[in-house]
Amino acid sequence: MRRNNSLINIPEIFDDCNLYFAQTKQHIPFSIKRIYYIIQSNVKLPRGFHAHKKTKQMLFCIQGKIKIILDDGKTRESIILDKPNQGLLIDKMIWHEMHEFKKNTILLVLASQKFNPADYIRDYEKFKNKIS
Ligand code: T46
Repeated sequence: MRRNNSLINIPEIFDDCNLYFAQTKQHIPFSIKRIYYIIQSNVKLPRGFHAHKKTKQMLFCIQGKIKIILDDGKTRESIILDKPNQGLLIDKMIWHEMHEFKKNTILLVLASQKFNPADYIRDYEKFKNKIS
């Protein structure tokens, strides 16, 4: 994979709870402009199927399990996210799909840009053309 996608481990503190934290620079290589989270996703319906022109994101599966497909136009890889201390960095211009949501999964996303529908490429052929 050509771009900067990787699994990043964040600190976990086991006290009378399990506490996890992530900070910019050290764990998150961009300034966070937006957060969103997905809960109660239909376990039968995959999501995503797009790339972002500018937005970089860090995905945390803080509960449950999900399979993420990453595609840079040349290679595809599949990553399981199921650990609350692991964040998946998704660079801009990476086609991503989310599959096999386990029931009660909570996906927390930190994003480098505010929401802008024009930042999405939702057509795979257009994505391939832009990347080549
Ligand atoms: C992504 C993956 C991981 C907003 O109005 N504001 C927002 O910040 C977001 C994220 C979405 N929306 C609206 C846009 C659509 O009308 O919420 C609706 C559902 O969004 P979408 O179909 O893009 O959802 P997913 O789960 O396919 O993708 C989401 C993010 O949109 C996307 O950026 O990378 O999660």
